[in-house]
Amino acid sequence: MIETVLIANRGEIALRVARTCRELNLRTVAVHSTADRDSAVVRLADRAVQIGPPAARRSYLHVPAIMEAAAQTGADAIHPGYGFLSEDADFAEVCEAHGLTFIGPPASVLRTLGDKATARKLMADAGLPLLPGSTETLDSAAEARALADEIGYPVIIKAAAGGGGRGMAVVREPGAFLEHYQRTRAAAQAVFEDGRVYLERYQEAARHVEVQILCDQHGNAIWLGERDCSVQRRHQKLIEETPAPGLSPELTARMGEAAVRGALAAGFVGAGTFEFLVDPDGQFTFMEVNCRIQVEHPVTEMVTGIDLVREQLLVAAGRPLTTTQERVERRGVAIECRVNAEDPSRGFAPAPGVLEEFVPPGGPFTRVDTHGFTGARVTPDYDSLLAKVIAWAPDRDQAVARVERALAEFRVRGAGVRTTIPFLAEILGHPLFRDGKHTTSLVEQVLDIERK
Ligand code: MV4
Repeated sequence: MIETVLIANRGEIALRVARTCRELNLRTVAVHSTADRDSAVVRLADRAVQIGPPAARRSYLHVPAIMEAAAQTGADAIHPGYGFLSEDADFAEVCEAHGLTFIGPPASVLRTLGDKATARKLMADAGLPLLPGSTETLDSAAEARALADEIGYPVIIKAAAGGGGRGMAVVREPGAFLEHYQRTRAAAQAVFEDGRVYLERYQEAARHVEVQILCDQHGNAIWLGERDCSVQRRHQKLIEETPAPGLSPELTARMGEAAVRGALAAGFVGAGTFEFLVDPDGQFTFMEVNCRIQVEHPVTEMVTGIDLVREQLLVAAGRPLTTTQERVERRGVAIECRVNAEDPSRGFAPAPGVLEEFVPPGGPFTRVDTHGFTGARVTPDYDSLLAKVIAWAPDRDQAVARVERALAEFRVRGAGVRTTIPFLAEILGHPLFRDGKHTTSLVEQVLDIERK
């Protein structure tokens, strides 16, 4: 069994991981930058090691410093959280080479699924439904253009090394194809040092629905329900919920079974997410796999009663899954709102500062995952997620009312500090959201009306 877990992350997820480690009687090591020296996880963990200056590439992304901290503290496993090194195949390989258990899929799986074109091909071969598109990357402009004409417009050009909305371009007419193709390739080459791209038909007015999976090292794979993450702005999710409103249990069961089939085909181990688009007719198509614990994992925990981080730790230690597909039960509805230290009236610009007052909500069936506390400094060095407010209720109307109530209780104040709380309240009150009929365009629709 694992004894000491080094948490290679910060913020609310570092705290989230540390808490489950404590429940499992595992020792914890928090690594942190100088900017985070007074953070909540540094206080909570058994040991804390400073690994570098605020800039992430010199601390949370700096592999030698993290390995050094692991050696110093006798850690035998590393939990990477989300973001930073969580899906980095090279990092997982370095962990393996140092005899450290990487809490996530094997490096080879991270490499295969991290290449979104390879993942697409693998899932097509496993029988998952896909939008029309290329089965390989397209290395000649002429070949790409010919395929786009065949698929029909609009098409979307995606970087193989991208994902999560990075390195994509929608092309609405043949005349604009070449320019977008070249621009996307150049951008992908510059950002990812990998200019390979692939093509798909662009699906308008879609819902973003993802399936949580868990796999152990013994060939067991299960799915734990879906999450609707359609409320997003510039590929940052703002609100997530489960179950996905308006989707039949038959449809989501087919998505779940497809995800399990895909996970087994990939040799997946650990916690992961299969991302799908669902079109207005209820057809679903595979988009990509996320090989990490996700920000929005709590909504799945709230309806299943399963601690996903606990499963990650046990599976990494070689234990079988603690449950089976037949025993997974989902009850009620859970909604998560992400509270960011951003100013919606200034284009969601980061609005950091010292939290002079910080009183998170409480009450029935209300969970708040946060690293905030009165006196904490929110630094501009990292993403601006301050808290996740999650509410559970027996049905969706009650869950919406409950999360609205919780957000209204939240007191956050500090010089320069702004939060997305008022904006979240506005979205929760929108008729399309209320009816569960919204698509990924909802946030832009709301912002467009405000601009007029
Ligand atoms: C798409 C798409 C429509 N058609 N692909 C965005 C994140 C990445 N995982 C995949 N994404 C999308 N891929 C095809 N073929 C729509 C999205 C998408 C999206 C696009 C524009 C604005 C917001 C979006 C939110 C979720 C998904």
